[in-house]
Amino acid sequence: MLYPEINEARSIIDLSGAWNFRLDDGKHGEGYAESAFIDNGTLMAVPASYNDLKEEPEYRSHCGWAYYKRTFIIPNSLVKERQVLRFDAVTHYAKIYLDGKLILEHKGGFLPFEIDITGKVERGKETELIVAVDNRINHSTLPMGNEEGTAFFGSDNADVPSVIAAKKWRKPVNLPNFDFFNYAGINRPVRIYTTPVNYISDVTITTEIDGKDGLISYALETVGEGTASIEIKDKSGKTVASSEGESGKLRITDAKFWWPYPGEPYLYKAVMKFGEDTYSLDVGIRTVGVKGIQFLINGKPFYFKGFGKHEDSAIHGRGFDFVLDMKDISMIHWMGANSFRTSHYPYAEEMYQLCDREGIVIIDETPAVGIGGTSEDIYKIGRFREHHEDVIKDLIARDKNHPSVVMWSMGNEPDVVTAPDSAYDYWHSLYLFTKSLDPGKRPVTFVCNQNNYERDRITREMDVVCINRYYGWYNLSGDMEAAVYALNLELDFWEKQEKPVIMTEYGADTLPGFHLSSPEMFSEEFQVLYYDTINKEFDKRAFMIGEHPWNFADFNTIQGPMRADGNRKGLLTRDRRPKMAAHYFRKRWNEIPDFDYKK
Ligand code: BDP
Repeated sequence: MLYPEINEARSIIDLSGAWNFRLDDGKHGEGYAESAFIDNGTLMAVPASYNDLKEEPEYRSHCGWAYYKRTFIIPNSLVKERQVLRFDAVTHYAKIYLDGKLILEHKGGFLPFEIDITGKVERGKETELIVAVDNRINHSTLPMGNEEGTAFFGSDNADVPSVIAAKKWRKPVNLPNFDFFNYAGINRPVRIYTTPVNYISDVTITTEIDGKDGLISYALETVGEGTASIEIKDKSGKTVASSEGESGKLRITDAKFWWPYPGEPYLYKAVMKFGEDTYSLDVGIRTVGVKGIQFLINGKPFYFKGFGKHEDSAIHGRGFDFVLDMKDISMIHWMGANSFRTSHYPYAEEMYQLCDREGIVIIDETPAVGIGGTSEDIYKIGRFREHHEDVIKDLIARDKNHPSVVMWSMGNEPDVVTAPDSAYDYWHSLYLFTKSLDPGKRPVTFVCNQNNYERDRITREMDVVCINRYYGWYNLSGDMEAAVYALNLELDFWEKQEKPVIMTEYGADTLPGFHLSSPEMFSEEFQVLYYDTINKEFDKRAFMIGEHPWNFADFNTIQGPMRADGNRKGLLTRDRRPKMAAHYFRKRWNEIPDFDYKK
């Protein structure tokens, strides 16, 4: 799906602002409320998560539908154009009404969806737009929520009569089987964009390297009548290649390739035309692939230095925050990192565009986090396969053209050991499915939690083995000598698989400003000791091709006995101030080259 663009043929109407808003009162149907009900509510910022923007506790703890409303008028100058209403992300389920009529439904909170509204809007008249949003999560949603009866509810499950009796007093709540706050609402921009009546509906670009030349293959999808063409321009605006037709392959002689920063992330501009329409796209010429125990970018072995991240900040919640994205990129550069994983869902499109331009490498993850959380075979009792395929399809359709995206992660920490054969069948077939969809032929993986790695049959089958391990934190807590012993036993196992391995999560909760002379858990000294001890082991192993500490910054979670003001494993605080460990990594990573680190 193409990102909206303003150019000589297209325009954008931004619907950001203060919308009318009301939480459902339980007296309406599923996802329906009349306009007058919403008008008696409050105002809400769009885009943003609604949870932290009001002081009444029900906004934070809401479970169910919420309603947004605003009106718009299409400018007369645009009425002859094709008009498309686009939502970049509504979390997690959306029903869209125009003048009271349901025009669209969408499941999944982290990917865009759109509808052609040409002819559905009366000229010069205010049109009413209502967006109903459902934040409930369960065994059919991604991310996955726990369901009554099958879930482990921590100490609520204990065999204590008074606790069991008190369950009937529990309010309906979301029970995430994941460790980040279930921020909801219209989290990303809502726009109407226009195109000419005959238009380019999709573009696919892939690149190859042939000696000093770059090869750019393109394919346009178009609707209506017109002739198609493409021009490739270099940074100075000079056309370096061009062609007619809806698809083809262009040779750029003596090309400049896209390299991760501090190499130059060189971008060409592809300008496509079809009839009256035009669309342009940044193109980075680069290749990616796996060879033996190496991950290659432009044929050279790359070492991943970076993070698991979140889209999370005070007040905004998970709402799109371009200023924060800018700051994060700056901190990524400051720490000498070169990559991150979009744990645990696809991020806003603007972040990928920034990473293309700034030379930051992305492992692009679906929202499939929390598959499990029950003693039963989740692959038998869950109802998520079709949706999982849809999000993979939509993710690749959205992100396939980004040079920054080098690998797909199908999900995070699914249960692969309760029923290893079911898990194998599920993930192996999904792996083949993902591979079949990507025109860019990127490696495919999923991220595996700390488990019985001998019993787990599927992680070892991935192109790159991605493991999250908390030796010294959740287990062998505080004892780094025992932790290193255990880690090495496991690394011996992975060495035998002859696959490249990235440590996609490891970390320790740390309270900024809590210092100890003798490092114990939660102190800044312990976080440094933890990382320094473990990193030394990675340095001894050629197959360890990356380290992504968990997490880039502290982030918000559901309240609970394990979390004081959220998850504190950040190298940065939630407002992006460095803890001691950030300085430690800054020094370490500035000494580790992006390429050829492991011989
Ligand atoms: C991992 C999860 C991550 C959590 C982390 C933790 O992938 O989402 O935040 O543990 O507990 O298992 O800090």
